[in-house]
Amino acid sequence: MRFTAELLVTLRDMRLHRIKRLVLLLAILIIASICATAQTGSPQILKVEPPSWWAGSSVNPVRLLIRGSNLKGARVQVIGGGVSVAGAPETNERGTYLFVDVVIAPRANPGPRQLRITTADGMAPAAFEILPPLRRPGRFQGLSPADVMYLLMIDRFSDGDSSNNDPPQSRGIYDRKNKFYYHGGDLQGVIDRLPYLQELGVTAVWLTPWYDNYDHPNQIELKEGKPSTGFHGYNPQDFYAVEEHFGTLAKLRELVETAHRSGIKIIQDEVVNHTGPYHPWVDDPPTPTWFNGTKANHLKNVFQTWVLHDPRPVEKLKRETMEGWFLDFLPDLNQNDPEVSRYLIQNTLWWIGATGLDGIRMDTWQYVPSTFWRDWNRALKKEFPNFKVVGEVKDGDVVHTSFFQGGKVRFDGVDSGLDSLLDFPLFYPVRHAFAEEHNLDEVPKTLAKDYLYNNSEILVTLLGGHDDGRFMSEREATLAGLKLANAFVLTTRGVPQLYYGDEIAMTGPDEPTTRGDFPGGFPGDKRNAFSRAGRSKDEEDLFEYIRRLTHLHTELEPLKRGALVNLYVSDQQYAYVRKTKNDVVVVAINNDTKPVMITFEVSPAGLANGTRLADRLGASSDLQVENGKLNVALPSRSASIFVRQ
Ligand SMILES: [Ca+2]
Ligand SMILES: [Ca+2]
Ligand SMILES: [Ca+2]
Repeated sequence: MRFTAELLVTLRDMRLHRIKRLVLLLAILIIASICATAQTGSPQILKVEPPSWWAGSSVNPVRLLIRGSNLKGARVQVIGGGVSVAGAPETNERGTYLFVDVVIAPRANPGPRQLRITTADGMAPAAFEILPPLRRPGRFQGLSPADVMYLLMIDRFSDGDSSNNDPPQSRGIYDRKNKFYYHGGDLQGVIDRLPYLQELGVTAVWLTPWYDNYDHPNQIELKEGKPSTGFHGYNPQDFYAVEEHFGTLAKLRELVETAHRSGIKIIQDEVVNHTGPYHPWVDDPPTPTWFNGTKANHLKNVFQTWVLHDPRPVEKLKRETMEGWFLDFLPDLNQNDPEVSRYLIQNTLWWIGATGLDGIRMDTWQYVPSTFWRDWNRALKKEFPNFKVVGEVKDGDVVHTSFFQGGKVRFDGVDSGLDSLLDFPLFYPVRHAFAEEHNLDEVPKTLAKDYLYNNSEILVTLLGGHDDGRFMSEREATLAGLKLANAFVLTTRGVPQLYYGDEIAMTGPDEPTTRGDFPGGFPGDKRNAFSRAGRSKDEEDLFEYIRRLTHLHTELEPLKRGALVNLYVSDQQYAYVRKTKNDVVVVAINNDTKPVMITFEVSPAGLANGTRLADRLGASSDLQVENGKLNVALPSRSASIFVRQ
């Protein structure tokens, strides 16, 4: 309309004959009215979610969310066999979304289908695809304490394809000198480094989110006063697309396939609590209750997380914590809206089914209603029984974190179904003891609270992650301390998780310096720390130490599945046994800066007198059980892993 008005003004200013002016005016008005009819009349399609599904799924019908315009009163027809529409589609008030149930026949042939969306004013086609039936062997494997997981940030690990560094659709947010912009790392880079991860002894890779994030500088989230980007992946603008800086869905499938062939599982990082600030839903939600609040009028998350496990909470605080917008700008999805719940459940199943991945690390778990989690987990396990989910509940209190683990109905009457949690209550004492020279006994004192968990064996133990400063940037951190922390994490109960670059002692005191580029992963890097030749002597020494630990973890059954029993605890010494029916491993750690001799009874380990033990880490000499005891001489800041000789 503005264009037409401007044309009329131009016309008035032109020195034309009155009749000519009148004819021209008439022509412009006719064209404008045709354009207006086209704009308000025939249906237009922008997006179909999910874009594909597989036959034989436990979800059938699949509910499609179609975004576009002029969709009021639309009928939907599927061209091609094996797929039909069930019931009448529903539209939102503005006619910008269509909810359609499609039924997929059990033997529907894989391949493309066409959706025909028809109203009284016209027809628009849209693509949909039937995927091949799921191949299950070696896929959807889940996680277990037998794994060694490695967390990496896709953008900062390895750039395997420079052609996607500054893509046309999002030109100008790639800048390796700007710590808040994209640096070029991608899925091809991860594929290229699988041999490195294998060498390190990794069996599962957790990648930060690969959802498509905003294509331009983010003017809402300012960092150090300047626009930032979604290089970290946590601000999705599209839940069904791979970020173009990282690759494509085909590349993601290739990564999963190649990783599986290398004996490595793939763990997806998912977000369902919120969207990015630029998701198209924010200005035009599919239902009136799609979000908790609107851009103009919403609560702000006050992070009073303690009220979430309070049987008698202040309701206002609880609402602000559950429904408040994260950092005041991340739109909070309302999972109590059945359409939102269904969308998110299908989205999770789609990523797994469409790629073959093995597990999920779920972001911001505690800010989402447990009733939704119950339904989400049920749907997930129905389709993928071996699958495992790790929830992020960032809190140092076992009372708090354990409340969120599933397998047990809590006072709210709900079993969330959550398998595992990131073990932050153990992370902090591990850091304090090994990086800040606090007492080591803080570690077993925390493990003593394990009875509060429904299952502590599956918790994910860690000494670093992408939201915290790196271990080596703690004030008192040393390489010796970092080795001990790794020795502990890789021998205690749980699923050990490493953080990329910690194996070569990378530094970075805060977020985002903790998300630095892995040296050698990027074109023009001065050295390549992925190779032995590119590592300094200290780095190589640390890498080898961790490699030895991961391989012992894989080799020694007790370190994977053995019961954990404490044998000796003092301020700076800690010894424990990991015990299976047929085997034992005794671990002894001295966190003190001087050597020490410790003596402890080994009856809990079931070791008979005369049993000879050898230290697989080579720190201590061979031992023999005498009078039901072990006398262990531990060098300063050392760890020993004793096995039967
Ligand atoms: Ca790249
Ligand atoms: Ca993008
Ligand atoms: Ca929420």
